[in-house]
Parts: sequence; C-alpha cells; structure tokens
Amino acid sequence: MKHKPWLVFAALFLALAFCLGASTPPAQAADVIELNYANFPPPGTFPDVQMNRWVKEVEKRTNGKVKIKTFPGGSLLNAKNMVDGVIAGQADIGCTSTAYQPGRFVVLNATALPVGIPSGLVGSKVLMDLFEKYKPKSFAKLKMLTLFTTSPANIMSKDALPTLESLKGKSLRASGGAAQILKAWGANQVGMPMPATPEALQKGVVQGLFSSVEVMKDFKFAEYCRFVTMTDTGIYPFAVFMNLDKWNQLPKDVQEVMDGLFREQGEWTGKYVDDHAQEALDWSVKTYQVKIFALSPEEKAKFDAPLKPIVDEWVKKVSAGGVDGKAIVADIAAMIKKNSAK
Ligand code: 3IO
Repeated sequence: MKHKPWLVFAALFLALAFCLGASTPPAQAADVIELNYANFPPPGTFPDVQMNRWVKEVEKRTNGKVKIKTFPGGSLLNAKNMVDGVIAGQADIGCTSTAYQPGRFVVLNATALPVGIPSGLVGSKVLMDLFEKYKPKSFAKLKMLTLFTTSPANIMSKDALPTLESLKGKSLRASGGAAQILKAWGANQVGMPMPATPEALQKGVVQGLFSSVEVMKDFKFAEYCRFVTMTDTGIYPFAVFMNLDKWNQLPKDVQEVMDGLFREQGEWTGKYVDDHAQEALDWSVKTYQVKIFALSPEEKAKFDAPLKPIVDEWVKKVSAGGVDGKAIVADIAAMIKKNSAK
C-alpha cells in the first residue's frame, strides 16, 4: 500500500477538531430548540393562519428558546397521514381535521353531528371541553396542543340550490359528520380532503361543497361557486398535536408556555374563523356577485327533519362499539349551552 501523508493530516485535523468541539461551550445556536410543524392546507387558509399565530406566540413567550419551522400545504405530511406521521416522529407537530378519519376519532367527531353548534368559537370551546373530559384513547400517543372547529357549514355550489328538493342527486364534497348530513339531504356526497377540492370543482367531479364559507375567499371557490345556501349546520373539528417523546424532552418552562396556549389558541382560532367567514361572504358578494340564500322557516324545517335520526343512529352505532354515545351527546348539549352563555 502506498503511503498517503494527507490521510495522516486529515486524521490529525479531525481529532483536533473533535477535541476542540468537545471542550468548547455549546454555541448559542445549540441552545435553541428546533421543532417542525406540518400542516395539510396551503398558506393563507385558516388552519395555516392559526399555525403561524401559535408559532409566533411560542417563539415570543419562550424568548426565542424555541424555533419552529412550518410546512404548510402537505409539504411534510398530508391530511391522511398527519396523525400517524407525528406519532412516528416524521414531524414534531401536526394539524389535521379529524373528520378525515371519522372511525378513528369517535369522541371528537361527535361534535360534527347535527347538534346545533352555533359558531366556530362555541364549537372550539366545546371541543376542548370534550377532549379534557373524555381524554380519548385515540390521542394517547400524542400531546394535544390545541383544538378548534370551523364555523357551521353551508352549501357552496355552481348552481342555485335554494331548496331541499334542489339538492337531490347533486355531487357535493364533504367529509366526516358533514358527509352524513349531506347524505341525509339526498345529495350525492363525495368525500375528499379540502386541498383536493379545487381540482374536483375545476374538473366538474363535484358541483359544490359543504363546509365553512371562509374557503370561498381563501381557496377562491367563489370563482366557481356563485351560490351559497345558508344551512348553518355541522362543523369540522381540528386537532393540533405533538409527538409525545418530543414533548417529554421539552424543558418545563417551554411546556408551560405551550400548555398556557391550549385554550387561548383554540378560542383565538374559533373567533378568527367566524370573523373571516363573514368577511369572505361579503368579499364573494362584492367580487363575484355571489348570491346567498337564507332559508325561510318552512324551508329550514324541511332541511332539519331528515337530520333528526342521525344522532340517534350514531349513538346506537358507537354504543355497540363500547363508547357511551348517549353521554357524549348529552355532554355536548350541556357544553354548547354553557359556552354560549358566556
Ligand atoms: C378546511 C380545511 C382546510 C382548509 C380550510 C378549511 N376550512 C374548512 C375546512 C374544513 C375541512 O376540513 C373540510 O374538509 O371541509
């Protein structure tokens, strides 16, 4: 073997660098805890806005001790693999709509039944109350950071759908509890996560969607959907959670900052989505002359009638699986009342 003096130099250099590295006090940068946060919808949508608000508050309240890198638009994890991805540590923090896995998050998804949640703010408070009371096993491997809901769902469509009769056979997009509501109304319900909806609308796979109306502006759905029917029923629940090992490694003061944000962030988001839904409707009317149908009391009664069996059927179904559905529904009713009074 030929002698290679540069190898000796390289080895010496590395050994010296190692000794120096080990004896030098850790650099400032090493004190910063870096976390990443995966989100499924694109920038500017309400789950993205709340993510940026939370990140800013955590960085501020920990005096820069925590630095969080955000991955919106499914760039790290998407709607369907968010929860398992965070459990596996592919991201430290994740945000998803639990409606995309209705059979997995039974307790939280009960809020998406037609139980009369009047707003995103009340919905968010109810969802947090429910989580704290039931501590669902489906989140046992995660640390919950906050919870919130959308505003009540309305129908956004290419054609005018002002009556229950006009929904029959229309292909409309919805997921989770909202999907059950659409089916009860006789629409042809098509399930897909929100980020897949713009293409489905463009290609004519669906003729509209059923969700909270801030998407009219944030996803520019008003360009396709020139009609909104104000059904104001059904919400989508959202959860933001952290990998449990990551959480357990955080210093106590950082954990306290995040725990202190649990309720504040959920309520902030509920209020934001309510305000933004109204703003988006006004914008849609002004920009695209979108027509909004309010339901007359008679028409409202027609929309409500087919929804009555949904809750009872859900109670029967989950009770067979060992979940006390009746207690959950009763608790939600009481929590709506309590949180609407304030
Ligand atoms: C939603 C999801 C991503 C971005 C904006 C949004 N507004 C309402 C939702 C609710 C939802 O999850 C859905 O699929 O309709």
